[in-house]
Amino acid sequence: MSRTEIPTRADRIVVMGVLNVTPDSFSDGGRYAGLDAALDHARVMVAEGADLIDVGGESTRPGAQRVPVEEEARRVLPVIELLAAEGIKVSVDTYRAAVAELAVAAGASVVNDVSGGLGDSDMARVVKDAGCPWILMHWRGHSDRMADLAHYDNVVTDVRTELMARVTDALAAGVGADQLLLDPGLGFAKKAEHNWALLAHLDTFTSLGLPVLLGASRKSFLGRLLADPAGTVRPTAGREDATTALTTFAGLNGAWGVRVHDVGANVDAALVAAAIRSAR
Ligand code: PMM
Repeated sequence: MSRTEIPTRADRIVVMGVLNVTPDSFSDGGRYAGLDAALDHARVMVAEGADLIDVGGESTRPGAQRVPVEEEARRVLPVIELLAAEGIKVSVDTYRAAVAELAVAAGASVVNDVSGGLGDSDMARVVKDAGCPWILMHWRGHSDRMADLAHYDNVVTDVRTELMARVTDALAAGVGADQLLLDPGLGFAKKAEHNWALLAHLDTFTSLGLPVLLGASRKSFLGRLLADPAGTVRPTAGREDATTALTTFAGLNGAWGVRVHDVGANVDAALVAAAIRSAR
C-alpha cells in the first residue's frame, strides 16, 4: 500500500480545523441540510488556511455517551467522501478501526485516534495497511469515565511513559515510525493543573522525535483560567483568544500542529510564532 506522508508546511505549524458532525448538525430529517452545512464550514476553514479538516462523528467531551459504530460511520463517511473529492485533506477523528478503515477508503489521509490505539485492538492493522499517518493521543478511558482517571504521580513523566508504550505497540504491530504523531491529550483524564504542566513541559514531548499535536481549542481548562471574579467559568465562545495564545506558544515551542475550531485566528498566531522562530 502506498504511503501517505505526514503533512507539514515550510512557513508555519500545521493547523487542523475541527469539523464535528455530531447529532445537532444531523438532526431528524435535516441530514442533507446538515451535510451541506458541514461542507460549507469545512470550505470556510480551508479558505482561512486549514491544512487538514478533522472530521469526527462522536463527541469526546467529558461525560459524553458513545454512539454505535454504524452511526459514527454514517455521520462521517459522506462528509469525508465529498471533502476528499474536492481535494481537501481530511483526518478522521475516531478510535474505531472499522470507522477508520472506511474513512481511509473514502479519502481520509490521516487517522486521529484519541485512544492512541487502546480503544480498538484492530487499529494498528488498519493504519499499517493504509500506510497513513496515525495520531496517537494520550488516553486512559472513554469520556463517560475519564474524570475518574485523572490521577498521576507526575503527569508529565506518566503521560510520556504511557504515550511511549503506545508507540512501542504501534511499531511492534508493524506501523512505521514515520507514520506516528503524538498528542498529550489535553483535557482527556486531565485536570486543569495537569494540562498546564503538560504545556509547561512540552519539550518533554517534542524531544521524543515524533511530531506533536496540541488540542487546546476552547477546552474547559481555559474557561476555568478565564473565570469571572465570581468564579463563573468562561463559556466556550469566550475562549478563542486564549486558544490563539496557546497556538502562538505551540508554534514557538516546536509543536507540529494544533487542532482548533477558529482557523483564521490560529493561522495568524502560527505565522506570528514562525516569524519569531525564523528571526532567532
Ligand atoms: N480533542 C478533542 C477531540 N479530538 N484529537 C486530538 N488529537 N487531540 C485533542 O486534544 C482532541 C482530539 C475534543 O475536543 P472537541 O470536543 O472540541 O472536538
